[in-house]
Amino acid sequence: WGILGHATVAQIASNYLTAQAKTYVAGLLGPGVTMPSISSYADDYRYTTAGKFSAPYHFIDAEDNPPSACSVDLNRDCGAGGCVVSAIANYTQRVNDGRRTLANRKQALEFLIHFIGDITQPLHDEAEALGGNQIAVTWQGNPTNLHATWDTQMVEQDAGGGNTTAVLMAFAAKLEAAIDTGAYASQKASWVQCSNVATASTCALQWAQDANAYNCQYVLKANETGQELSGSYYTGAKPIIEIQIAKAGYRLAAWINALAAAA
Ligand code: DCM
Ligand code: DCM
Ligand code: DCM
Ligand code: ZN
Ligand code: ZN
Repeated sequence: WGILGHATVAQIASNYLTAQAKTYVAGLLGPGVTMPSISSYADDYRYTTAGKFSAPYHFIDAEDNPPSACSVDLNRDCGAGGCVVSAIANYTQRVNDGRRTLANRKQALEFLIHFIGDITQPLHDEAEALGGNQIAVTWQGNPTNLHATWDTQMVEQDAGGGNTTAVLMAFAAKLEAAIDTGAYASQKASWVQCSNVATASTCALQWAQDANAYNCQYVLKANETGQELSGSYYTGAKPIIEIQIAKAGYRLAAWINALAAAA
């Protein structure tokens, strides 16, 4: 996801934290640092020399065969340099490792806040055309690629245009209402069924498989190359974007609640 997507995930999560988890987050991030404000640090960091190692942690290149067959296999798809599944497992362990420095544990929490967002973006769980980066499309007449429309353009369009704080707060509030009493109320429990921080790799793999399935159902179903996506493609994508961002936020809260309880 882009900046707005990650900030929305973090904002939703911050509203489902236990009191214990709020204290835990404040203790690691530092006073006055909100989860949305640091939710995209990992994207800046991966382009730095020091942070280059973390570039593969944002995705898993599932070598499946969409749209006819979708699957994620950890042995097949998580490269030697790591992937989003192994990164979530690694930083889940590190964030509560008392032998590490506070700065190191803080970075682990920042990474989790970001990667538990990225793993719900279907194209972050897909190798095809570099996760859709090599599929040239247009958005409102402007050349872009399929991956970027899922990360950014369609999210901003859905939220109401742009990525201001007001847009972010309204988008998060709308998805929270759906979680609390709306379309997601009856299924949200299934989103957090895997919430044992001691089995992080198993849970993260399930999350990757859940998102990857959308590539066969919708994301890569037609040949999108050269298509204008702001019309009917966007209409079909919108409910997927909304459920995946809501899911990430709700899951992130459950994960941090569990981490705080285990710390
Ligand atoms: N760090 C990061 N991104 C940055 C700067 C630092 O991920 N832009 C990481 C590297 C360190 C940790 O944060 O592990 C703590 O950084 P600091 O020493 O600046 O508190
Ligand atoms: N930081 C981090 N991980 C990142 C980015 C930054 O741990 N991905 C840390 C480094 C500093 C603090 O956050 O300790 C503030 O960073 P900045 O001043 O770059 O916002
Ligand atoms: N990305 C991905 N899968 C890949 C390569 C990249 O999901 N195999 C993601 C990471 C960024 C976006 O695509 O969200 C653009 O990546 P980059 O800036 O590395 O081109
Ligand atoms: Zn992306
Ligand atoms: Zn990312």
